[in-house]
Amino acid sequence: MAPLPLANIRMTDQFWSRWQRVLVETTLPSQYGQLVSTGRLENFRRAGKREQGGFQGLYFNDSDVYKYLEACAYGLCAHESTAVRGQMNEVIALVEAAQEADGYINTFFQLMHPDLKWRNLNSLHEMYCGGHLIEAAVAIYECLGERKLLDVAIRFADHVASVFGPGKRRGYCGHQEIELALIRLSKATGEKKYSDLGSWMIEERGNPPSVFEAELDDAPSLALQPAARHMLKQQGKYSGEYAQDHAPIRQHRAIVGHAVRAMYFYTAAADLADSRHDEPLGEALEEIWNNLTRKRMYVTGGIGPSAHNEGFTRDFDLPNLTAYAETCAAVGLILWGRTLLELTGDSEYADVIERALYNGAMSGISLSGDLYFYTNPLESRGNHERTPWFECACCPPNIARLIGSVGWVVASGADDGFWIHIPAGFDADLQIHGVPVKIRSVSNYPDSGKIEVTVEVPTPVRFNLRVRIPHWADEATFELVGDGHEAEYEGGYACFDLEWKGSTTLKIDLPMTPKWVEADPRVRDDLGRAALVRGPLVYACEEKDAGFAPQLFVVDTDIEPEERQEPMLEGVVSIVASGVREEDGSTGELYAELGASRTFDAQAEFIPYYAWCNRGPNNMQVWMRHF
Ligand code: FUB
Ligand code: ZN
Repeated sequence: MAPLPLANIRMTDQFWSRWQRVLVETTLPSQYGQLVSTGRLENFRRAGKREQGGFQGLYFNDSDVYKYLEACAYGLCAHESTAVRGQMNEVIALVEAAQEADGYINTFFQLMHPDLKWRNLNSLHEMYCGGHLIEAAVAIYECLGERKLLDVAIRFADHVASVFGPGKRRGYCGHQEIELALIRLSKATGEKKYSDLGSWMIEERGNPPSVFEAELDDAPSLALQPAARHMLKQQGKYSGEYAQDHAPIRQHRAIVGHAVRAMYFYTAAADLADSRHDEPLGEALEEIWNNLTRKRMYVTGGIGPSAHNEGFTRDFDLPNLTAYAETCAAVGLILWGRTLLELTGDSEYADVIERALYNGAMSGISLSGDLYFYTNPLESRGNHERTPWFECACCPPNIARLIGSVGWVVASGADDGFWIHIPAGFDADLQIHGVPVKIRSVSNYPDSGKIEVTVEVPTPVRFNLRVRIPHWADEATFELVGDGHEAEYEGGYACFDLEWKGSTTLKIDLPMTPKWVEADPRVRDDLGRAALVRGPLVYACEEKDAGFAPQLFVVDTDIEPEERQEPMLEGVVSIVASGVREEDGSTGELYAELGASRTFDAQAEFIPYYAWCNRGPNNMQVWMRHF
């Protein structure tokens, strides 16, 4: 199974076509504006002129520029825009000019500390930034056919390979990213040496002596990011957990450390396991994945509960109010899930991808497309707000690149057919056994579970069309119109392995009724609480809709929630639940005898979690008290 080129899968449903239009019309132009006003582009301009000093912002700000470029490639693939293309080309020219003759590029070091290059791999992100450069370059080359940035990326990768690798210096980045990028570069160029270098970095990590531990004695480079010492040492001793450097990857079992680093690392490793048919590595990854998704993931697909390490803590520790659940981590989970899905063909991975995509990742961007969440808590007391940018702005361009490339998680091509992982609306073109095949999915997902998939072929061709049965769809039905062919079921997919002729339509019905779900009791923060879900969407209750703080509401789960047919907030389906609400201050005392406070029968309206906080900050809750 492999992703289709994005030009061959165009999103057509209301949800994603709107988001991709917003991406090109609003998100990318406003991000470009932020790159200008925060000095990120000025850093490149100055480095290109071989100036010294005056770097603006955080030391890894180059990475935001690269992720923006990557998102431009995907956005332009969906919708041409001369404005976005012009800005993208201007930025590419700045990057190209900033690169040094030997291939090195990192404007922080070039402007401020040319003598400290490659000396603090654990926290100064040179390879992380370079990895994002490579990803942007590959995206632009593959989506738009332009190779200027690819040449920059190749020179950079060759430079890295001249310094690090077997028989050279041992080293890898504190923030993983370059590994998956090198593997992507290999696929784009056909040059195995890049994936070999990425694989070597993956396998070297965690083997003693740690590269990072030795760096803790390099005072001049450590002085640039002194906080690193605290993250890398526990009780005075080096601990690699923060950067997944605690043990060689094949010995990893539980998910630990910084969430985004972990996601990018395991994404690369899964790709490696796939391309090398490396079963032991695949099994280790499956175990880590299971620990993450069965014990350490929010119902929204958000991951990494702790602000302290921007990452993981312990099993079932999933606080709602203080959830960190960084937008980038949810994006990373989707990336890792996709590689494992491609490796195994098991729908469980797509279930998680879908959960993170429609909830914990898309909550990271406002419906207007120009305001963001960095953290995605499942409860708010009215102090959580969307903002246009951040000093550490990793999340905005990350969600932008996800929106542009969503076709990659919706469906995949394969030698023997076509996979639909998420029944969104799309038009896809591909060749199967040399025959041009058109697959059109007409869908209003995630609002509706009624989907029609039409397959058109000019000449009869046999192949397997596989459609995932979502974990939440108890009564899914599939009907090939005018044909008695029954589906076979494999790995959580309904499979139609037949000779396709002319035009054939498959009708899919995934009934979406609102349901209450409960968490494992070991998630202490959710005890006695229920969350409302409908299809792939998790719902949230905001004070804006309820008219009172949702923390006051106690849901009566015996009364069926009602869907509101009148769409609001860009067409979301809302749901009204019944219960009782308590009245603030009704006893007149801070503490009164139990039962003294007044309650009323009440109803509260819920909206999809991803859409919360689009009308200003206010009280919000996902996990509701219930009786
Ligand atoms: O360090 C680069 C990025 O900034 C990380 O991925 C995020 O967690 C944030 O710390
Ligand atoms: Zn982020």
